[in-house]
Amino acid sequence: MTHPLHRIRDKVENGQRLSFEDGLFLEEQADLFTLGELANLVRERKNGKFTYYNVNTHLNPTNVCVYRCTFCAFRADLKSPKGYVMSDEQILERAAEADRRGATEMHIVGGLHHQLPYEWYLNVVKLIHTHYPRLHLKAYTAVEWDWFHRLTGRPTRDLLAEFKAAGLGSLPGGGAEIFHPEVRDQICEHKADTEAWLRIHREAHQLGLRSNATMLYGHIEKPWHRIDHLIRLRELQDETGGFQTFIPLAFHPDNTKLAAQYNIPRPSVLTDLRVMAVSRLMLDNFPHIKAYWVMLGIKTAQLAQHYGADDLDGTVVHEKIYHDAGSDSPQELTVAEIRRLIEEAGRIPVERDTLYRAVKRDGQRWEAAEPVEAVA
Ligand code: V47
Ligand code: SF4
Repeated sequence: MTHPLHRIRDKVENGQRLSFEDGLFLEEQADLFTLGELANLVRERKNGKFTYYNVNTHLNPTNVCVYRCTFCAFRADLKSPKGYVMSDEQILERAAEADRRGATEMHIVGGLHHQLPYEWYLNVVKLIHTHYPRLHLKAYTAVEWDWFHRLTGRPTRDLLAEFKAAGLGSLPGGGAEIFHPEVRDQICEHKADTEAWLRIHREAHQLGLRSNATMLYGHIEKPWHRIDHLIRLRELQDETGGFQTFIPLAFHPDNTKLAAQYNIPRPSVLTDLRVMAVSRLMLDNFPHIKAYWVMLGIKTAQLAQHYGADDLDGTVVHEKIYHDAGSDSPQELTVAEIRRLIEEAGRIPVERDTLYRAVKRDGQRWEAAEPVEAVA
């Protein structure tokens, strides 16, 4: 009988889809070198030797949140001294700073505030888009869209359309956590469930908005929950083709209830690389896999470029979610630093915009035209 790994290798080399059982075998039994080799084969088939990055900035307009996800160190109670809500002036100042730095994207996510109305979240997008129309606004996770539905009673499809008209550019991939209810119900019981998360991304794709997807790993989930998660994403991508990038997110335990409850350490670099490689191999219909350097740390993000990843995220600046949960990554990387660490990893850096068009710069001016494949 053929060894499972030989069978899987044949499938990968011939561009055939891996099954749930194949994925589980890779998670549980494959050696890391073979995993890296196979993931790299797919990575180079799709993206050559290129590693993409962008010039972006994060905005978390409020950290006050009605939910209590047990893995979250970012949220604050309504009356907590840690809680904040940014004013229009503060938001505009951040957008002005992003513009001055030549950012092409603003990544906007935050808490679901007990008292702020729907119009407040809409205003964040309107305000920035009116003053800085060139900044691509990648805003609000499916959990937030579901919250807006709870606030207004309106269908999420209408809300997405209203935001799109106001300047929304795409959706980030957060809020996916682990889709299987056995885990999801224990770590984020009340927020948007799996069906809602997938439906909202489907609706966004049908409206012509691209989106990303994530998976939070390294806590109480088992390898089969991760494979189940990846297959649910692969099925939706078969249907819509609207996902751009998948980002595996390693659990950061500091200051979280989940870690206190189960005494969970941060996943090892071996787990980080294994999850990255298995994600690349299972998500055969996702164009990009991101090694988010803020979450992985710079060294693992570099290594991950040989375990399936082809993207690093961007300059970031003002990140709170991971730094509140113990990340010791820097707050910001300069473009020169990002390019150097990509080159050091033996890859060729390509600046992209949010929609994966190669960016050309001339001093303060920038232009994004061709899709990255044309450059690659
Ligand atoms: O949804 C929260 C996760 C997500 C912790 O779309 C945690 O390009 C680990 O989705 N340990 C938000 N993870 C971040 C996110 C993201 C990041 C970068 C790029 C993109 C993109 C999306 O962070 C949350 C949750 O899954 N998270 N707390 C924690 N302690
Ligand atoms: Fe709120 Fe998001 Fe934190 Fe959950 S992960 S508690 S929804 S801010």
